Parts: sequence; structure tokens; C-alpha cells
Amino acid sequence: NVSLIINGANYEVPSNLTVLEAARTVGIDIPTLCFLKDINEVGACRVCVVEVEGARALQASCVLPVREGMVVNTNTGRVRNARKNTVELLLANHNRECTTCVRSKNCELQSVSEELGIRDIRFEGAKREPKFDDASYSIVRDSSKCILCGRCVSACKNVQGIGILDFLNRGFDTTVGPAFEMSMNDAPCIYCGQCMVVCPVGALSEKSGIDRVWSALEDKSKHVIVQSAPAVRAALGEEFGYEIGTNVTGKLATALRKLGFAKIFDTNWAADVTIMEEGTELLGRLKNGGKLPMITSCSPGWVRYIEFNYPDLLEHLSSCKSPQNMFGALAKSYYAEKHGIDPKDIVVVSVMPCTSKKSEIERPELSVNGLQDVDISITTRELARMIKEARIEFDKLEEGTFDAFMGDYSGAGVIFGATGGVMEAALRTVADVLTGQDLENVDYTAVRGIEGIKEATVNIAGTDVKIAVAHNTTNAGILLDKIRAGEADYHFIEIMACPGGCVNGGGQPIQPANVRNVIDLRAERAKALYSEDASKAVRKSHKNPEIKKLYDEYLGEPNSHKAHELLHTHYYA
Ligand code: HC1
Ligand code: SF4
Repeated sequence: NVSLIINGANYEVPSNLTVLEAARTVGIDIPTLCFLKDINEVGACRVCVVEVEGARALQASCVLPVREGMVVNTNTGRVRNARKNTVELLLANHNRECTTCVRSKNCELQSVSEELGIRDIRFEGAKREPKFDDASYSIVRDSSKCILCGRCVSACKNVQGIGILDFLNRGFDTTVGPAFEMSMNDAPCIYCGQCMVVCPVGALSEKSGIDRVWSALEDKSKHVIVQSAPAVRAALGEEFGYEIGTNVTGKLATALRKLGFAKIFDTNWAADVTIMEEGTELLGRLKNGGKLPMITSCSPGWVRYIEFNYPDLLEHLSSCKSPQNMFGALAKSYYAEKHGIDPKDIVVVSVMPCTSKKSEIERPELSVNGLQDVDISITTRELARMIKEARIEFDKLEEGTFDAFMGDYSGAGVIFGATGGVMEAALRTVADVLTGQDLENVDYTAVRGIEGIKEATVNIAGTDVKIAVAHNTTNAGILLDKIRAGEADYHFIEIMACPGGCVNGGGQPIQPANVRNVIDLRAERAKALYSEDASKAVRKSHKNPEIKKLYDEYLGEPNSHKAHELLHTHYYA
């Protein structure tokens, strides 16, 4: 421990803290802007400056280690004035069109300006004009909103291990973007959106599909159905004031119904289908000497990552389409046939915690009979905006349920949204098949939790199945390097592109740094899914009655010819 004086009072704090952390632990708040714990600790914006006795210049507290005997002042005229100056300079050339900004009311620049009491801007900068990169299906970048905090650069480089974004040019012309000012569409960006959820302002946002959904809903010639991904229910409530980690499945269903969709279905149902197909594929590979380890293929950011960076390992990927696309393919075949609807008239909308899903649905091979599996993919955030625009009072909604046919799901389908969930869901089914029993224990706790790479050996009916689970693409890369070097003897691997899995996807509600610094969103949102799983009577995909019906009435066996045609795909080097 060290003792120091902050604002005239003596404190003893652990010696490994920064001044910012020390102050906050003793209840003295210091404003920050670029700082994001563990991700961006660079002292770039200088909003967190403090006065330290003996030092001439003000110091950025987020990168300043505490020292024995230090005397710190966080609230002098000089400090307040410096912070104001800094923010005013940022505002001087910021595109301050707050009323039309996608991040209005959820903007950290707006908040800090308000907290510092900035009422006019003493500097007249050359205000930047909107400058968009909107060439991709997933992400829109507006450099006129960027404040050069570096959070997106750090998230892409240090969290995801990718490094698409960097600082370009110098001085007044400094911007952030891919090298050579290339579009994100031309860079090997995986569209995970991890840059977006850490952006404090409106410089990075999803490409909105809201207008297309509204138009489809108005079009009387269309039959518009919706599917909602596992992780959406774990976070949507945050947009309406619910505590982080609240499961809002019932209200989500009612909100979707009120928005006017003809049927409200659930991607969880398709996750159960995925387990049938993927589990069978794994058993086949184990039996017939197929390519091992087999790796999951449901996270489109992850699929892009392996396509760009490890094309030599593509044979390891499961041939399964993602649940999102399995759902779409079955909606335009199974559902259409059973209900006598022309698939051309069906519009499939998906609500996803993900920005990469918007690009996934455009892949030409993810189609059936010339129709794309999924027509429009919107994020959890966009759904929240639609609910608000429709003036639906979310907190007052009754608890509803999803529609039968493609809406009933097992606990296994729910946990897909958290890292380790796909693996656990698969093990529940594979273990029953290999033992020929209805096993009672369905909790594979070794694959739960937010450790970066989890490994386990599960003995099933006398066979040791070696598994691994990785989330975020840095960890994915570590496992792939092992496979490439011939040092991995796993049978099955789950990989999700986002840290924590889909619950922390790039399309989820954006929490500001002051929340992210103290709450682990990955863990809290995952709890919402595991508790729903525990509450379900049916917790194994193959026990879901609607899944049995799908195979009995339509697909025959998992991995049948028809299943292959509709539900499997291929990848590109
Ligand atoms: Fe996911 Fe998936 S779990 S990829 O993380 O396999 O997005 O939630 O919908 O498709 O089911 C995302 C979540 C989601 C798919 C499923
Ligand atoms: Fe990097 Fe992901 Fe952002 Fe692309 S979407 S720039 S890969 S963090």
C-alpha cells in the first residue's frame, strides 16, 4: 500500500493503482473520455488531468501510477479550466449535429461536455463535414464525429488481434481508419463491431435496416416474419432501463408482435436444428476419419476471420450454416410449404446482437432456390429504436410467447448466445446419442465462464472427447496456430468472434465506459441465458418436440440430402 493525499485528505491505497483508480476507490470521481479499462489506457484525451504537487504540468490520471507521499488535487480552478479547454477544442471541429446523431443521449462527449458545464465554445475550428464510409453491409464510419480517442484502434488491435484501424496522417489532419484511407469494406474487417461498442461518440455505427423493415411491414403483399437471436433477450432490457443481465424474453415477444410481424419466431429454435446437424456431422467425422478438430461455424465474424487469415484451415469448419440462416432457409421451404405461402412473398427479418450478421445474409451461397435465406438483419439496438419509434412502452408490456412451429426451443438453444454455449448444447445431444441414454446431467460447467480459452476432456460412453472453446479472435488465432503447427489434438472446438460470445456482440446496447469499467457485461448478460436454460423443462435440442416434427415431417434424418441442400454451406479462401 501507499499513502497519499487527495484533495487535502489522507488515504491509503494499493500500490498498483493509477491515480484515477485510487481517487475512484475513495469516492472521488475524475471525468474521463478516452479511458476504457483494460482496453484503452493511453492518456490521450487529457480530460482526466489532475494537479500533482511538485510537477509543473497537469498529469493524465488514468496512466499515472500512485506514489508514496503524493499530493493530488482533482478539483482546482486550473484543473477545471484545463479540462474545459480540452473538451472545447474537441468540440471546435466536431460535427455537433447532436439532434440527428445515432448516439444522441448515449454519447460520452455529450455527457462530459454537460458535466463540465460547457455552454459556449471559445475556439472556432474548421468544423468537419460529414464524411462517410458506408460501403460495407455492416458498418458506417463518419470521421466528422471521431474524437481520436483511440478506443476503436485498441479494441481492434488488442482485443481482437486484428488491427484494421489506426491513426492516419498528422496534426490537424489526423483521422482514424483503415490503412491508406481504404474503406472498411476493402480491408480484412470481420465486422464484429467491437470497435463500435467502445466508440464514445457517433463515429462508428451499424448500417441501419430499420427503414427496410418498416417498408416490408407496410407492404400488404408481403408475409413478414421475424426471428430473434439468443443473446438479444439478455441485453434488450438495457435500452429500457432494466438492470444489466435482466432476461426480457416475454416482453421481447410481445414487442415484436406489437410491431406487426405476421409470425414471431426464435433463432433459438434454429440453434436446436444446428445442434442436430452439427452434432451429427461431428459424430460422422469421428467415426469416418473426417477432418478434426471440427470447428463451429455460426459466428460470421469468426468465419470471415478464418477465411482471411487461415484459409488453409477451412476444412476444419463445420459445413453448417449459422442458426440465423438455417432459420431463413427453413422459413422459405418448410414453413412456406406447410402454410401454403409462396416463398417469394416471405420476408425474413432477423434481430441479432451482431453487426457481422448483416453481411452474412448477403453471402450469395446462403440462399435457397435463388432467394436469400434472410432478407434483413437488424441489431438489438435497432430493434430498441423501432420499439421507441412505435411508442411501445416496453416496461409495461405483458409477458408474451413466441409462435409455435419455429418458435419453441430447448435450454440448449438459449445458451448459444454465451461463450461455451454451443459446445455445451452439442455435448448434451452427442452424449445422449453415444450412450443411447437420456442422460440426466446436462450441465457441462467446464465450458462456461469468460476465461479466454477453455479446454476439457469429456468421457462419453468410454470415448474421450477433447474439446476447446475460444472467444474473441485473438484467442481464436492462438488455437488456430496450434492446429496449424500440428500441436492440437482436440476433436471439437467452439469459436465465437466477440469477447464473451454473442451476448457481447457488436450489435448489443452500448454501455458507456463508466459502466463497462466496473461491470463485466459478458458475465452478467450470460447469467440471463443460463438462468433461462435452467428453468426450461426441455434442455436438449433433440428433445424439442418441434425439432422432432421437423425431421419426421420434412428433413428425414439430420445430414440427409435435403438437410444438406438447405442447411449446409461452404467457405472461400
Ligand atoms: Fe449468436 Fe447464433 S448464438 S451466432 O452468437 O449461433 O448473432 O445470440 O443468433 O446465427 O442461435 C449471434 C446470438 C445467434 C446464430 C444462434
Ligand atoms: Fe476491427 Fe471488428 Fe471493428 Fe472490423 S469490426 S475494424 S475487425 S473491431
